[in-house]
Amino acid sequence: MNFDLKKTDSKSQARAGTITTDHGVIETPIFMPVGTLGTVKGVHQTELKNEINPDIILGNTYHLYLRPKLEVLEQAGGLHKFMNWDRNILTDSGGYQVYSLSGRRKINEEGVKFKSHIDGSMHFFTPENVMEIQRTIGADIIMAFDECTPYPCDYNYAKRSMHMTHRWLDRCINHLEKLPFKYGYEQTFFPIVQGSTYKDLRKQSAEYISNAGAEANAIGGLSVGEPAEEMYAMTEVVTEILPKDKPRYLMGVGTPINILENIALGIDMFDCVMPTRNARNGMLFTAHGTINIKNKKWEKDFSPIDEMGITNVDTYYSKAYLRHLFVAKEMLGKQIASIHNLGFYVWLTREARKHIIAGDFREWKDKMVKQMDNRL
Ligand code: PRF
Repeated sequence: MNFDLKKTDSKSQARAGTITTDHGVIETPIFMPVGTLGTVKGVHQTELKNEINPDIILGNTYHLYLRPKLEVLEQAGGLHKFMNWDRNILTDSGGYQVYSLSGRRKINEEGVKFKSHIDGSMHFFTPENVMEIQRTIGADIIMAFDECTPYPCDYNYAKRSMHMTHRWLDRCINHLEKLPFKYGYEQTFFPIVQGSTYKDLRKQSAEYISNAGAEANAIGGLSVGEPAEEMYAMTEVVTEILPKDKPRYLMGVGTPINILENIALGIDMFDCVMPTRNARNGMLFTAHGTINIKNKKWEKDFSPIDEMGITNVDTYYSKAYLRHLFVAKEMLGKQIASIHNLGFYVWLTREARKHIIAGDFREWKDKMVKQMDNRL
């Protein structure tokens, strides 16, 4: 992987860069649509590529390991071939997904024992086998196995957990050295900063992670229920320490406003289920605020879904028609809303990049944050 930092904003920490991997170029800041099971929910590959047009999408180790299982992915020649996606893929390590299982998992120094949400079968993830699994899935970017602490989190637990995540990181790195790439292209490994909402722990973790000397770094444990101001404070502490010449990925964040504020603090990469999950509930994000398309208010509004939207559905269908689909529980409604929201998120980070390069990012960001806070 190569990272070329093209421009740093003079009035914020925002950066514009280019990541190059064997599956192509990723222009940062970037939003990565989530495709947990090898599908961005409700969106055809053609729409994903031609309309939303992201440089990279996400998959999840936990889900893909359980279904379709590794034998299938291996025989397919990896996830890219299995789903017929020739651009970049990143896989999360399962650290977060397993943590979300709360009652169904047990964490100890060796790893995490968990119960499958599908058939109740028992499984064990360790830093070592998660690296092996991610080699077999074959994403371009693979993540360290970490523990994402909940919010709020007792200081002593957060501290112990952070140190364990650091020891797990060393185990991931040691094991990866023994595992060759499987499919003829490189995989880049990202370690993850933890430390809950404690500044001293975040600093300690950012230092530890920086010293690991990986090609890029990630920040986990945020957007787990803490107030946005606390999230920003943690991002700020961490980005001050992480090396400037390497990409920084803030995991699982967030609302369009969270994304712009974190870009201003020096984050380059984002992913979140929000655009697709909220779309399935009828919530649309736009540059002028959010829309609940199920509201009676839209019943006879025959204007386009989003005049400024980048995807075909934005101007092809009206708000009234989309509302009708939701009220009638037609599956096309969820599909259209998902395409719209993903198009909006990808547009937003692309615009941010343009403004960083043009030199007026701060002014643009402040204006957008105000606008997007409306409920239409
Ligand atoms: N760790 C991992 N994946 C994640 C997170 C984390 O802390 C988060 C936290 N928002 C989202 N996805 N491995």
